[in-house]
Amino acid sequence: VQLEEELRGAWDRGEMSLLYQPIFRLADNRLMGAEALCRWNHPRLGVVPPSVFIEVAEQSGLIESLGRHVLVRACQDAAGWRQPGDEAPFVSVNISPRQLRSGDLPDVVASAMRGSGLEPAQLHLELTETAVLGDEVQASALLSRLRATGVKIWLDDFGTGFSGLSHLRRVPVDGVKIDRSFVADVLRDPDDLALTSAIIAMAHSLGITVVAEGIEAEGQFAVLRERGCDQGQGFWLGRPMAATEIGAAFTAER
Ligand code: G
Ligand code: G
Ligand code: MN
Ligand code: NA
Repeated sequence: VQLEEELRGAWDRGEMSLLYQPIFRLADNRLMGAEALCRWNHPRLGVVPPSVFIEVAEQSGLIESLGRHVLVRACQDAAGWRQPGDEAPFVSVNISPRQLRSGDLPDVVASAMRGSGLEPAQLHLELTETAVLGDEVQASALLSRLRATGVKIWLDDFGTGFSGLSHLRRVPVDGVKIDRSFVADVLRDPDDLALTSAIIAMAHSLGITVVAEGIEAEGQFAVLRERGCDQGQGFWLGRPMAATEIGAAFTAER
């Protein structure tokens, strides 16, 4: 309850910010987009980890207003990103299970888009596999509605839900992000490499893009690229950074 009280209004008091972690195409290292990650720097408590405050926000319902602020800010920031070449950069925003269930997500997304000038395809929504697969029928209808507006749907932490592969046929998504627990062991554990390869092959056969998260070493990057993984993200490739910094990184791309 204590932290909940502090969290209420934290965005309006300017205590919260977004960092952006770069996402690269593995084949040629092109910077493709970035994931928005919320940070909270409380004046007295200091930095509160997102693993803590997102949970509090989710339980208390504060995630609905926080999520709206995050979407609006992420769309505004990304609308300013300029990059030479074919595809415009994307911004990927985490959507919690409660936001997904709330029913007004399409309106919240449309409203954030409208104010920003961002193209719909430049916005990716990251939903956790478990949130989507919990209520497959209702989620599918909602995801279809969102996709019809042009935004892209990604399944986050993919592989941890276990049932994932077979559900991919029925749930309309544009991409999956292989959970970093698989990436962490991809060089050591033949089972994790086999599973990762299977996810990539299965996704590709369905026309779904694959991102690996948590790439922390060159060897992981190399084996994932060799297995045909499309994109990657992780501390070895790039840390989460401020909006101005990622903006400059897009401009510097050739
Ligand atoms: O940034 P970090 O890796 O510490 O994030 C920890 C967790 O918090 C991750 O699961 C991430 O998805 C989640 N998270 C970070 N920012 C947001 C956000 O803006 N909204 C939601 N729903 N989750 C977020
Ligand atoms: O659950 P989600 O994928 O949204 O989590 C994103 C979180 O993962 C962010 O908090 C980010 O800081 C963290 N992260 C990003 N890259 C790496 C990495 O290479 N290793 C680890 N351990 N965490 C990472
Ligand atoms: Mn994520
Ligand atoms: Na993830």
